[in-house]
Amino acid sequence: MVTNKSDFTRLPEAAGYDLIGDIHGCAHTLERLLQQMDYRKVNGVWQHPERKVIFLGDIVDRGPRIRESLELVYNMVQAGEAACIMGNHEHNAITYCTPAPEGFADDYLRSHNPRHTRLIKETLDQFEGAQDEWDTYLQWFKTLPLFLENEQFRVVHASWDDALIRTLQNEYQTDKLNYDLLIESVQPDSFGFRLMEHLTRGSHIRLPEGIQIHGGDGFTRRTFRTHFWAEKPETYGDVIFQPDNLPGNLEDRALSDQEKEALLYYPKDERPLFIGHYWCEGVPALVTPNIACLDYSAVKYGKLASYRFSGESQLDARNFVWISVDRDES
Ligand SMILES: [Mn+2]
Repeated sequence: MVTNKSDFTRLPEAAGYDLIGDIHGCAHTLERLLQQMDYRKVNGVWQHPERKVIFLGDIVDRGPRIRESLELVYNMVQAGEAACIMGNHEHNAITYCTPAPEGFADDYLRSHNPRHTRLIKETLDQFEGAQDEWDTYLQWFKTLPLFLENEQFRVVHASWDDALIRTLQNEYQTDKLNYDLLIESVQPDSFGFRLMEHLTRGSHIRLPEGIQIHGGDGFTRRTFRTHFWAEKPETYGDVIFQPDNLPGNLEDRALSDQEKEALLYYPKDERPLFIGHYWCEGVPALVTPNIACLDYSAVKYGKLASYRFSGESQLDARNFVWISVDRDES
């Protein structure tokens, strides 16, 4: 007998949701943002009489107060005052810290190469001597949903891939990474790998042979990040979505048929979608009338941004709230 045990996350009931983008260890700024939105700390848990928070992932890495950030978010989620989805940095943390099963080339699911190690360095440094606490968070990360939705809106860290999401729901009866999918997620060409790439990292286009971008964050890349809301994109410039420009005249370069086919598209008449991940800069603005990105580079002295959603079918830029992050994030 086949028993399909489904495992779906429930959104906490609320009059409205305040969606908060990538925190990356900026706990003081997060407290200021919550305060500005009339949340108060009661018995150690930030809460609002009518509203709940949805965190868009990437709580960890890079910033100065990763433990405090995790404690705040974790306590809110445990108390039913917030929900949180998985970002690529939480996925990196899980795979970096989980020993590989036998037959793997590396000791851990994600190899401890310099690039992966650098990504998680601040987190592991700040949890030094607090292994039990870190293990608690790692276990929790494994339970985070990869997306959330109700009749009014949707939430995902990087890009909404409807086909992959429906496969996960229908065939795996979950909205999370189970153990098999976790193993798959580090094996290119598998469903689990594509799922995590698209949902938490977005889609990329490979740069022409010999060309690379030296990013403002110190990493060198041979691909660039693309978005999923151009209706009929023709050139690289029509789909690029990242702070670093393409070198030379590459923005004018025509997309090949293959590249066009690999791009995702989120229709303009779909319910509102909230994403993080993309290092936006400047004053928070809508990317389309039904998509808002809430990553405004808090950890790079940008802004920690929220969108206060109350069920509207067309988003309104006046519902953005943000705190500018200063040097010591105080
Ligand atoms: Mn991210």
